[in-house]
Amino acid sequence: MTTHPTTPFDGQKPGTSGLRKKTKVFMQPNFLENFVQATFDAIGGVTGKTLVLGGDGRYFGDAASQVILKMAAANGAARVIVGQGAWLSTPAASNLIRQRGADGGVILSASHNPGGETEDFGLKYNMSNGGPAPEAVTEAIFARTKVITEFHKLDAPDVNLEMVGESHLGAMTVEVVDPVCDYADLMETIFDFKALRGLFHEGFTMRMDSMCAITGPYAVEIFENRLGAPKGTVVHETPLPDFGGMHPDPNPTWAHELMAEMMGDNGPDFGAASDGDGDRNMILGRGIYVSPSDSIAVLAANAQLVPGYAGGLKGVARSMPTSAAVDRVAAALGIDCYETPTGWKFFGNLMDAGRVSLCGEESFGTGSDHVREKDGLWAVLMWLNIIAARGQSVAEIMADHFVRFGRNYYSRHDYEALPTEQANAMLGDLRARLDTLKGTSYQGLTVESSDEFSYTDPVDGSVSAQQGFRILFEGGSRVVLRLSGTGTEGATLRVYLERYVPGPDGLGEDPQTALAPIIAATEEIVGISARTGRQGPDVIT
Ligand code: G16
Repeated sequence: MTTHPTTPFDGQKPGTSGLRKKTKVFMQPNFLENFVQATFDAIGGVTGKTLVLGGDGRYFGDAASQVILKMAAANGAARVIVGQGAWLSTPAASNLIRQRGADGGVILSASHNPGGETEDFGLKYNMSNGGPAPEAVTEAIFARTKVITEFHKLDAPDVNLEMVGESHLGAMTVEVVDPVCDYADLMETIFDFKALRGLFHEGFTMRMDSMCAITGPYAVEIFENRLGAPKGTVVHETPLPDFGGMHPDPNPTWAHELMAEMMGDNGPDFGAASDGDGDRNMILGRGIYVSPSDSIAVLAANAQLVPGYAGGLKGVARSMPTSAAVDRVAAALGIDCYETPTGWKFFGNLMDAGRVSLCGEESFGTGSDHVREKDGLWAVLMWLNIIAARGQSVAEIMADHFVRFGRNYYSRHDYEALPTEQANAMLGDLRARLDTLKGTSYQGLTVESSDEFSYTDPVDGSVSAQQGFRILFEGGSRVVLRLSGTGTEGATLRVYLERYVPGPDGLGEDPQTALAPIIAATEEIVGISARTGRQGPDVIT
């Protein structure tokens, strides 16, 4: 018996990046099975196909992998390539799909959300290009979850995923592979490993915080084993099912141990952190934090110093809420800069069409067309390669960048776990008033325009509407508001604040001070504190 009757679950709608729920929701009988079968059905079945499977090692990932393998076998898949221990970082999974010519892959992660039995779990499907399924596919999956009546699952013992090698599940081959080696090899083809070894040999110091999540084994192999950084350069390097209680989101709030070390008197030259599944990154120098929006701009401006991009960039892209810092670099380089909705899936078409090489998001995501996911360790290596080539510190590189391009002061304020109805009502009211804001003034700032962002994909013409509210002030400052699509509890309001200062004066302010008038104007327009009763944001990045 491989066919099992089932009934639909409510709420299996994929968000910004796959389906994310409380782990216990995923553990309910048939919940995972329904979503996996709906995914297989929506992509036209998996008969004869090769899939990649792995995740960030969080609680339930190993059990879920066994279910997915048995379902793939019962649905007729030919081969599933699995990371040893069911481990694969998201960029490594993307690489494996591309390198092995697989038809797609299933990634088990809730990314930067905490893990454990009482925390979060997630699943997303990636296409044969190695990138997250586009909206047309995630909508087809959701439609299928609403009418599902049965799923297929082989009744067989669990597969041993702890040993590299091949075994069989029914007629399907299960190939367990080293999760790290192919990815580390790919990095060697992009970066100047000789120069990086020289950097560490000369005593350059670095702290890499893997936050008890999946990048630990990758970072140890790359930085300590291949590049010769001293043992102990990578901390929190062992992936744990609950991330050791850490919230594996690489931002100043959650990576506070690293922040304290980098801002201390004897901090290392360079610091970085990554998230649960290894696609995000935070970059720090001694005494300096690099905002993700600035990071992508610096990487674009200096990419030609890195062997993999020595021939120049095809173009760049950023999500709409990300600051326009990279736009200025693109203009100086004479290349295109695309503005997409939030979600890495929107960059895939641009990369496949050869329009962009580098992409970045304010949410600590940077990456390039070497894979079709954002890539935390790639970003760290980009920075190291640029530091080695320029012979300058992070602080010096940032100062030079601001003098050359001006500074886009930027910050994101998050209000987490708001009652969903309250958040919807607040933004619903804003939507209703959006057309009346033009010409009105708040805290000395006059609204130049306001709209709700809608994106037409330049490659396939697909339209994604309602992607965030934009209020532009005269003089180039702006605020963007949208609800997160990755949370699992209530609604998270994200407020993105930006102000451009051309320099040469005024480049060294504290971002919160520089943005204070916009913060106050936003409160006057939207009334976040007044309506939610919150004194301030839960997270500031
Ligand atoms: C995901 C997406 C990113 C997005 C981020 C935040 O990242 O892949 O493109 O910027 O979520 O999305 P939201 O603002 O809707 O919460 P990750 O690292 O969680 O996969």
